Amino acid sequence: MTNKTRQIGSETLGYDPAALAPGALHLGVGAFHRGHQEVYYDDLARKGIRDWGVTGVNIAPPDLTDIHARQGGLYSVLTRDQHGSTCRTIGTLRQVAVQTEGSTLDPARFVNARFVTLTITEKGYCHVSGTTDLDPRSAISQDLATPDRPRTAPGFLCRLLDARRRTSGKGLTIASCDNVPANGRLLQGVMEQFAAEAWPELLPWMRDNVAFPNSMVDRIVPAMSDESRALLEDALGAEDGLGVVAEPFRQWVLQDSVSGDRPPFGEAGVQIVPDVAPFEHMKHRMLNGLQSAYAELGRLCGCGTSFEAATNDALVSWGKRFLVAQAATLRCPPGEDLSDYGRVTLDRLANPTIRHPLAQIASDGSFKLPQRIAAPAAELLATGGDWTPHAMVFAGWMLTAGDPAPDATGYVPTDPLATTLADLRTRHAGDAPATADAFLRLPIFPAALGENAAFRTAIETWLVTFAERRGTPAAVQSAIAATAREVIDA
Ligand code: CS2
Repeated sequence: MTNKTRQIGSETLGYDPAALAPGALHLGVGAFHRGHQEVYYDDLARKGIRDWGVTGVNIAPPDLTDIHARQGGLYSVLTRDQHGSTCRTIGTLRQVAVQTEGSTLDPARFVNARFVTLTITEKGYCHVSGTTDLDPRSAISQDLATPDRPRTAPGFLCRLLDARRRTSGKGLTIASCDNVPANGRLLQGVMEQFAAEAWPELLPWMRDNVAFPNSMVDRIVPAMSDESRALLEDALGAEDGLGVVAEPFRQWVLQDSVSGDRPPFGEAGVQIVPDVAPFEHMKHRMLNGLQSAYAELGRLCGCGTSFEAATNDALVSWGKRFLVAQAATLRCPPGEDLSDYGRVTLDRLANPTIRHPLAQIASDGSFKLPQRIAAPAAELLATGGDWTPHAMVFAGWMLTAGDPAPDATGYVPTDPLATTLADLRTRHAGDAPATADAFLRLPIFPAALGENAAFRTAIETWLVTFAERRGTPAAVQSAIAATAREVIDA
């Protein structure tokens, strides 16, 4: 242990956390929230804007209440990369409330929230991937039966809104901060369907009084591991059970759609824009696309983390080709430069502090690949662009998706479609054309992919190549290196 000089809260906040008004509500107080939105709220408080203390709610474990109380509501965010490191204290997470297996949290308790955000992961929307339809196989069915005792986020928010409708009746903005396409529209879609069935009187009020802006949020904040906990403790000289380790980069682009109050986020560097879509596509296809590509191909190359993949010569050269192909599908967002964005992406993933496990990124692939790989692939097929890298990622994914056996790091990636994927792989084992065909025809992917013979054939070829070389990382790397072209100047 070195540098035992700091304590949580030893860095001057410049404001009294206890004096913050509890204006904001957040659902899903995971590492990402603590390392991203909370930092923006903390920036506001440091600028003297004291109206936006945050109440954090977890409608399912983990229960952070004890640790939050023990640390006086303070925690640290350590950011580190090749160029330096900072450790700051966050004082804005004023309260946490948790619903455990045996307890129920009444959403009406939070009826006076003035702005709401949520990070509940893709699965939290209880929707059928690729649509805004509620999935009857998800936990939403239980909430539809007992809407007074919600266990899901849409159920919880509808109950809260119905209490608001019957009390102050004030408008509210609820901003999804999950990494899903058109996240605000998705949230609105599932909320409206839930309300229509469970709270019919709420629906018209919600349509008139609630805004669901889309947003794009970005910062790599892997789940805390023993290694990152040790790093944080070393920097701090104390244990911090709420602290997180993140990369320095952060971005938040929020659609300018509001009902009632909104924190003055512009003062904290949030980009408030009329249309989030170009920013979202850039992030999903370039940064997230490369992360997923590294997750699928990197694991075959013997890499366990994004850092290992992003510093592997074959994968980096391949990644440059992939990024150029992805950029060709994008409308450049105002104020951005896609070549710079590509360079920064490569640099971010090569951050030696952020050893993001590839198996973690590979998890929930059926919710991630559609926007990261499949949609741009379909556009490249339509325009005659460079879709070979996409076929390779698909082949890598098909080789392992739904496989219940642990990967080389001992981890089994999870997926909401795991049963379907496992069934497909068993049914078509050893038959590359049938495997490619069956996986591509999953309704989560654009039909154009499965209908394109050249694309299917490329996947079949790569499936065979990867299957033959699986277990011999050097052989997989040389196959990948052969396809790579240096197209971005490093
Ligand atoms: C990652 C994201 O696990 C994953 O799917 O691709 O969590 C990624 O790190 C974030 O979107 C970065 O903002």
